[in-house]
Amino acid sequence: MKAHDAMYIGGRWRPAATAETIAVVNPADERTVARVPAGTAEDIDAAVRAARAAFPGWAATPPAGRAARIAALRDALAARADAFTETVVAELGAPPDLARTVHAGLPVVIAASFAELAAAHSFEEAVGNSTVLLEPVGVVGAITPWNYPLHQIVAKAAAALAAGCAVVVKPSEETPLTAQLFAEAVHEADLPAGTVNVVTGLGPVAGAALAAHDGVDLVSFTGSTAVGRRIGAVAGAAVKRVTLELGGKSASVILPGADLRTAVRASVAQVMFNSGQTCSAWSRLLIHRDQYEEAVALAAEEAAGHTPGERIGPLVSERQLRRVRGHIDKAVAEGARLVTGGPAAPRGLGHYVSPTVFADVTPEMAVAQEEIFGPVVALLRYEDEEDALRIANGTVYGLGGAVWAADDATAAAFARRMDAGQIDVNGGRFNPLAPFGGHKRSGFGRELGAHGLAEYLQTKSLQF
Ligand code: TXE
Repeated sequence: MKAHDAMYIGGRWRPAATAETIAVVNPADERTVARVPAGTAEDIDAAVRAARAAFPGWAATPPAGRAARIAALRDALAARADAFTETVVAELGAPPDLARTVHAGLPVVIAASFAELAAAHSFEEAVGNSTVLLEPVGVVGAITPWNYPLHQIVAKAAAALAAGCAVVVKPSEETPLTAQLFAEAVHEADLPAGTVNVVTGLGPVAGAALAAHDGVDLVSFTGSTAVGRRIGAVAGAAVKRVTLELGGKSASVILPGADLRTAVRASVAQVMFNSGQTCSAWSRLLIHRDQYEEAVALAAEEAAGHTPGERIGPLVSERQLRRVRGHIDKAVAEGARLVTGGPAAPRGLGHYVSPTVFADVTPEMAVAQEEIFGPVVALLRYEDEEDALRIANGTVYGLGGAVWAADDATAAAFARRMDAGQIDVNGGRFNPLAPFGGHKRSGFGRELGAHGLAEYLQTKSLQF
């Protein structure tokens, strides 16, 4: 696996400040595939300086010029489809099909959408006797997780670039090779030196230095609630902007009248996708009591089809494996009924977890309240629609969700009452232009589309 022993700063690969490195481990076979430099505060400082130097020129580039460079980035990402696929297979353990279509493919669509938005967005508005200018915030610190390694970087960087911001990316230490490959694409796209910089390193060292740096105007973070809280506090104390995309405990609600088989199977498959490592996974499935046992059987059948090592990959790390096993053990201990799966390792080697279904889950159980981030689904029973709504909204999170009903109007009426950022109506299709982000403790700020772009803008009004 190709790895750089340097940081991408100011348009070139620069040696890291220290010789410390981080091992990149393939979670499918537990072998070290590469080592990357462990960035320090010094590397972060160099990257932020490069971004600050690049910012005025990039901000002054007309939107059409920015759009052209983002389109070139899209092309450079697309040209590396094979390399991204191979890299995500190696450092995330994703099955090759998923790596190609989603991990390598989706970011191309997202970059394309921001190339179009950069050209089409209105950066000036007339409001009565005022002209409101929508100006880039400045230098963005993007701290990203490992679950969709390229998508998470592109969703932040392409939006920031479209707005006219310069960016320093600190990718997850679990998946730094994808980030290095992204930097190669940036280089090929001929973005002005310093508009995008990539510093690999550990969260508490490089990530913390980026969040705290005075030269960063906005921190865009996706990751755990615990780290998000810390970054929010640091940003608050420094009075800098911050967006937080944190955990979830999203509900898929199957109303009476829905096609039960389709709804259950699609919901369970959505949880198993990417081995359950999706912040908007519908990890709670809410079923009317009259259909409950039939749904349990369907869920077990669907889950059992997601064979570890074939349809689903391992979890990203041993740490995540321990966490997810801990959640499974806790669910058993608190009295949930284990229908299929469980804590036992399905394969000798690799950080795999069997697709797991819990029935007889009650809303107050930890398995119904805490984010698990693994292939685990909790089936809850409800009495009537009001009960379903109370359960669906009854967690601290509010990221995603789904509603299934006999018709779209019935499902949409229920979805309007759900306290979450994006809800699929009868199995709706992904829309790269629709805003993505959470309510309640799932965080704030939005990614994707015009709403995502707007996060990187600030207003200035001129009164006439
Ligand atoms: O996340 P971390 P982890 C959830 C999910 C998962 C849990 C833990 O429940 O089980 O979080 O995952 C950087 N200052 N999500 O431990 O640590 C880190 O280097 C600044 C949900 O991997 O939050 C990485 O780049 N940065 C989720 C990023 O934060 C710090 C996606 C995320 O890592 C830092 C991933 C610090 N002190 C996990 N400490 C989602 N919302 O999609 C770490 N980082």
